[in-house]
Amino acid sequence: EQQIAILLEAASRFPRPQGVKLSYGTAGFRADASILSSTVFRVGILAALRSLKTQAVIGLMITASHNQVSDNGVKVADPSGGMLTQEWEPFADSLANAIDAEDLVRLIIEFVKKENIQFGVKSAEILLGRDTRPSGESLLEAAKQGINSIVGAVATDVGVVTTPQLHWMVRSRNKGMQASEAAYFEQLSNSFGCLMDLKPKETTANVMDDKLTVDGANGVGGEKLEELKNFLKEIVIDIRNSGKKGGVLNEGVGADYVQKEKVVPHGFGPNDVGMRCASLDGDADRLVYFRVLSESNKIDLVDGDKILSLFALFIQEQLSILNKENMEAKNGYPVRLGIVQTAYANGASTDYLKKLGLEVMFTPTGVKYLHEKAAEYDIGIYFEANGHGTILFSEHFVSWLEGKNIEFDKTSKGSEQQKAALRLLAVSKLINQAVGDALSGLLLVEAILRHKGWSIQRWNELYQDLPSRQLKVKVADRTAVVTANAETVVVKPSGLQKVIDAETAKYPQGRSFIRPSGTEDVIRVYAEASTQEAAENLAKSVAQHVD
Ligand code: 16G
Ligand code: ZN
Repeated sequence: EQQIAILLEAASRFPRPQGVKLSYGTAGFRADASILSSTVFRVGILAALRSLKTQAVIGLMITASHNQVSDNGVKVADPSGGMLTQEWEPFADSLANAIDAEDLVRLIIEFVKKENIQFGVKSAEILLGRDTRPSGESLLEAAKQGINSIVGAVATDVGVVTTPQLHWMVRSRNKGMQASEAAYFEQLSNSFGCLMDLKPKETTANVMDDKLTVDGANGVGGEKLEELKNFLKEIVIDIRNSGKKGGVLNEGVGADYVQKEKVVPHGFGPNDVGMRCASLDGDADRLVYFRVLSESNKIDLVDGDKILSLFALFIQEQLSILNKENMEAKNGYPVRLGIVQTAYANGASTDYLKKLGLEVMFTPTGVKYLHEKAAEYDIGIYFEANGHGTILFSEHFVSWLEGKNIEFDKTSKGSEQQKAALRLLAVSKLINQAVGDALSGLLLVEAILRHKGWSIQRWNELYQDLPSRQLKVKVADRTAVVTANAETVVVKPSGLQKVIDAETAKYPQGRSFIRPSGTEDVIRVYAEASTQEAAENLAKSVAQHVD
């Protein structure tokens, strides 16, 4: 029919590059931008089909996050604002790797039948966003053409946005709420303002510095923070590496660089010693903090694990204030608070969280796994050490809180309990419910530090990180390594785990694991031990056995 003819014609304009095999990994498709237009075109088709199938708005984001500027990538946001359902990933892979237009159309027809996708019943809408990469413009055009080749599908270009902004917009649209950038800025600044108004009076404001200095990775995050800043009171933000002064995206800057290298990003130096600084990644879904040390270039890294710990501590405190009242009234709500980490979480952070009496769960690396687990709780907090994470509130719990607040208005207006409820409600609005968001995470960190009157140093002292080391080993076939138990145990090749265990046993507080990367052709090695030297040695000896 007509649909097939349109698809065939459009697909023939986007031939697939020879000799590359793409896979929809943990972060969608990623590659050198020059080979991606056929892939992005095809993902446009997939997004349109997903929208038809779910009868909801779908998102398509063009970004390669912290990768170098010449790379790019594409990923799809599902109606909830979360990642594309894993069930559709194999379809994404086969679409991207279809050899020609005929093959592609055959796959689509097959899939549409299997999924029982109805054409022409309702229209489909896809929100398109991209980061600041120069290749983004033409790739976005390819995505549009993919979408337009599905009859009844409409592409809405939201322009240059952070990844979390796009996910937030998709979620908001599907909830029938305002989804503009202005609405996003308003929600963040209003809920931040709420938390400021609810600060304990006795907090000595001068314990901490009002000023925060931010490394924008020369990407979209810095740009957006410049705008968001205008909506904020009680906070001074100095933004460097905003991309305006000609710096290159992710080159010697950004959260990935700072976290991996543990040195100051470009644009920071001796004048910044002791200051509270934060770093965003290229698409602003990761956040780390750091404090510049006087020793050349070195920093105290305050990573995702510590952000998680700060959030967990604050939420737990608010819940215990609320629960006091609940117990008295004998109508307590047994709030389930869950923490989700990966094997990369520093062992000291896990110990700290467990000592707080919290339930800590582990999942494999990749936001989709952490997010899914966190969603099982009333409040689920997840973070990767690399700075990606957020706090999920169940709808049921949020409406209970809202009801509680109305009750307080009648019985104990202005009480500590009501304040705790209002703070939790503000957090649920401030923190992005769709995906980890460096901008909203940053505002929550800033709000909690002000609430507690804490400096970055005080925060950093919550616990001391165990020394750790990461290595990567280039291998011919990374799929030869298969892991289990949230990547902590090697199942294949057989015997390897025994060897790792034997090496690890040689070191006090030793811990080590290996896993195949989801984004590169390497096996990653992680080791932790009581001294830096021991961690290095453990990592090295484990790596030798991988080779
Ligand atoms: C992707 C993941 C990130 C993970 C990283 C690990 C998403 C949105 N991003 O960037 O969560 O930490 O991959 O990379 O899921 P690796 O598999 O190469 O170690
Ligand atoms: Zn990112």
